[in-house]
Amino acid sequence: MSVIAVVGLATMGMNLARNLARNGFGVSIYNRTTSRVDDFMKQYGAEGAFTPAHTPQDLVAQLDKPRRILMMVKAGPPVDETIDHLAPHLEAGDILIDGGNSYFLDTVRRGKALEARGLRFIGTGVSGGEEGALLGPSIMPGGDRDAYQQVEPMLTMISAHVDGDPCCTYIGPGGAGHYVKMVHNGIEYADIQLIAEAYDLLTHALNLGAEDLSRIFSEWNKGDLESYLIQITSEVLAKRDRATGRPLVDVIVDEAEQKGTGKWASQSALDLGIPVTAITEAVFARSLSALKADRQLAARTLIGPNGGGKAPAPASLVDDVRSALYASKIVAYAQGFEEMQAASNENGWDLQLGAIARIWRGGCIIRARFLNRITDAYAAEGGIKNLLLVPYFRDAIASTQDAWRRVIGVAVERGIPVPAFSSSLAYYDAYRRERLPANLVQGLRDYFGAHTYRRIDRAGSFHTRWAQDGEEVPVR
Ligand code: NBP
Repeated sequence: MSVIAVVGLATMGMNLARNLARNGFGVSIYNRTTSRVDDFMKQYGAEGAFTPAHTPQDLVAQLDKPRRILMMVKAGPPVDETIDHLAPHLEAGDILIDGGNSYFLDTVRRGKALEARGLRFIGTGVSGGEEGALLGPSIMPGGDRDAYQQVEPMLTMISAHVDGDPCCTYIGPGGAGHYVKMVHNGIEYADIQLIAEAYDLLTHALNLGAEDLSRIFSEWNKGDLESYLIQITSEVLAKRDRATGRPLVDVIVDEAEQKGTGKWASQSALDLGIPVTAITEAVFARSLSALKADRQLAARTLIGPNGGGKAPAPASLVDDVRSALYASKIVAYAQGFEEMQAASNENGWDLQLGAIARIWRGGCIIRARFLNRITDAYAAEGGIKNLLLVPYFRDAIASTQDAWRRVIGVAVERGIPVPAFSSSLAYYDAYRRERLPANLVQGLRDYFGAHTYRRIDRAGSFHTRWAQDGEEVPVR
């Protein structure tokens, strides 16, 4: 008998099944295309206590009760189809876990539908890619809390560990786990975009090649920027293409793809009214990159700066870009945490943001030395309004902002697009302003649509008959 089943044996399921077995758990395995089950057994069967299943009936017969089934299938309709395939064979109290990148509202819907059938549902984010799944991912489980207790020992054991702490904790009810994974991925989009802008700027402003840049990123990985993404950037830039002898990155087509989590994070932020500019710019940057044919035409048609930025950029630009990257990264994370707080308030999830920062320190794609700072900030003080206001981050930006501004100046002067750097700085400058030009926005809205405005010196709402007699009238 097995204590858990893994259904879906592509990259993630296969490696999570191996991780579970390596930690001593008996694992049943099943996949829609059953040849994958046989292939798995041939390749990895000797690694642990695996039991292959070729039908859902076989699968449920092999499992201890309550049955625990971890589904690792493609997000979207395949999850519903897998549930429909398995659920008729399950009994009240059995537990289905969706470990894919499902949209959080789908998770809410599935949880309710399964509850009505007496089944328990956990929607969990799993981050770390192939290597994380095998050696220890960051795990963000949400949904039925009692059901989580039944799988907690397994999930915590297979997760990454940092300073002895597992990178797995119960996130909250309903779709909370998948929501937090979605924001994690959104931050990952922003992080990657910022790295890409740093690469682009240094390439074009200083005429550096991929291997020079690899060394720079490797150096940056020894300081505050130390992170998995900076480390792998250095490795990607160092790689030579066997076929051409050129840096591999130079022969990769410049069209970024996306699977949807960054877009969902942006859409949810728009619904909540939370400005996550870095994530959203990163999503748009991928969309713009995908317009390759349009860009090829525009490259021959549109004109860049006239003579601007012809003087060689100072070598100190490298250090300035590092500072700009760090400052922009702080903004991106602050925005992501704001989004999670707003979603928590909206949905009554009671998200523990400090615990979320803690489980992101290891295993996941955005793991970074920097996450320790966020964990420490939440441990030191509750009720953080915005990470930018925390003394460590406030001071970090104060000391890097001049470099940040210089970098954006260099980019603008040379016509090098840095949407995530510049929107992060614009957010910072807007957030720290007590008075923004929204007064004029309100005036205009009232002029053309009688939308009313409030005054700084009196309570109530007002409308001015701008184009008639010019009189101001109280509205309510
Ligand atoms: P994929 O997302 O590539 O999905 C492949 C799996 O889904 C196969 O087992 C396939 O079965 C199954 N499947 C499909 Br496609 N349609 C199905 C259907 N209608 N009914 C039943 N099964 C179906 O796998 P993955 O890359 O391992 O990712 C799994 C999940 O984890 C996804 O939600 C993904 O977004 C998420 N995730 C992936 C990563 C990563 O680095 N890859 C990281 C974190 C999270 P088949 O063999 O019969 O076609």
